Amino acid sequence: MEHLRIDREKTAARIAQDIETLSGPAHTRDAVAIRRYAYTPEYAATIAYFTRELEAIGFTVEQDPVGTLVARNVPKGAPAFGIGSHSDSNRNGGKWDGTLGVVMALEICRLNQELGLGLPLVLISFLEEEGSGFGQMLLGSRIVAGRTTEQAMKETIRELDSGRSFWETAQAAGYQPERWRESKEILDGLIGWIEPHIEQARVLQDTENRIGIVNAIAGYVHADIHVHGRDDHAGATPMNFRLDPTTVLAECILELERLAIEEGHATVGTVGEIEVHPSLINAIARSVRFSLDIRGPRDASYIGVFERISAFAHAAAAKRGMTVEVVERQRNPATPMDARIVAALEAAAAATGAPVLTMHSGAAHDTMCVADTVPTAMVFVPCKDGLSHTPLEDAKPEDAALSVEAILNAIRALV
Ligand code: HGY
Ligand code: MN
Ligand code: MN
Repeated sequence: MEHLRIDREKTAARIAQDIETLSGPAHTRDAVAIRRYAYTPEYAATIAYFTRELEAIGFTVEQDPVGTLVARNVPKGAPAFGIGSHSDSNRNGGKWDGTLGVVMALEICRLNQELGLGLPLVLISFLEEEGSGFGQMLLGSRIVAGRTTEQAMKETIRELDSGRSFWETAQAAGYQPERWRESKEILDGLIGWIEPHIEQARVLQDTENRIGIVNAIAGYVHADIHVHGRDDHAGATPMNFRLDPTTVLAECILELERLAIEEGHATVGTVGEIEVHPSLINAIARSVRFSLDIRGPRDASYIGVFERISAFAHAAAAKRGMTVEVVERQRNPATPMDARIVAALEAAAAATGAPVLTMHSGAAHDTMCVADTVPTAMVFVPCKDGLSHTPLEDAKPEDAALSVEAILNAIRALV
């Protein structure tokens, strides 16, 4: 099939315009970072923006029972190719993570109509990918894939700021979580799925490539470790009388680093959240809670590190007369992409004439959940200096336009 060259300048300009609009005050509750998460007015404004833009080009737009947006130019369940990402943000978000993928998918839908290509397309923007509202990453796509439970949505998955359950929060926002089992139907009829996304690392930049084709996504475990000590006076309590949980925290952070490096196989471990109670300069902590984010392309590796750091935490606490609880939040397995879609993307990307790299993703994506039932792949856009999950995050619309051209051509070859 002849490679179709698009007007890249025009597409880059529209992408830039969409991104600027979606980083404006109506779309974020913070003036510095993008802060936009499920069931907030800012998130609703963003969904409304995509709805208007898609309806203007003839798409039928609806939401699944909990708020994942799905737009079709074919009847529900008819054969079609899926494109999209997420438009919620990290709590310290940049304007490109997730949003760029939905904007690029919107641009593909626009070009399909303008160029009269007649491609059957379904655009999806998954709810709550970042976990910024409820502390649970990929929540919308896990609901679609049945990778969570009704009990969790009613009991353990709670809004970080209010403590209200996901179930009640969704209902209060006008959604119907009781119909969550219908969410999987948004994937009905999909013959393939491609998620465009910024790379969130600096491999493409440092290797001077402009398009990344993702052939695998790292798996991960998310958990919390609670250390129970005793809140004594910081000045009056002799050192050998203390039950200070921050000592266990300190040992665990360094041990996690050691275990991840020792394991290798691109295994990574991060303690990103630390809560100390009561957190007073003159009081020994009563308890500490810290998060574990352990990932890698090899399940046995990162799961092994999770098991070893959990055992270490128990032992480190016990030797000081304290106890710990390790509470797992979730895990998602490492996910290979579909070879046929990867090959179509590699061919289409090569035909753009731009330098292309096939690579794995260290970051998690909704595509991991879509992959259960639909052949999937991803396309990465270079990310300035690899900065992401920070307002410093940046990317180039002209790089995104190149990937739009590649994805459009790959879909033409696949449908
Ligand atoms: O953290 C992640 O992997 C994704 O960016 N939410
Ligand atoms: Mn993302
Ligand atoms: Mn993210």
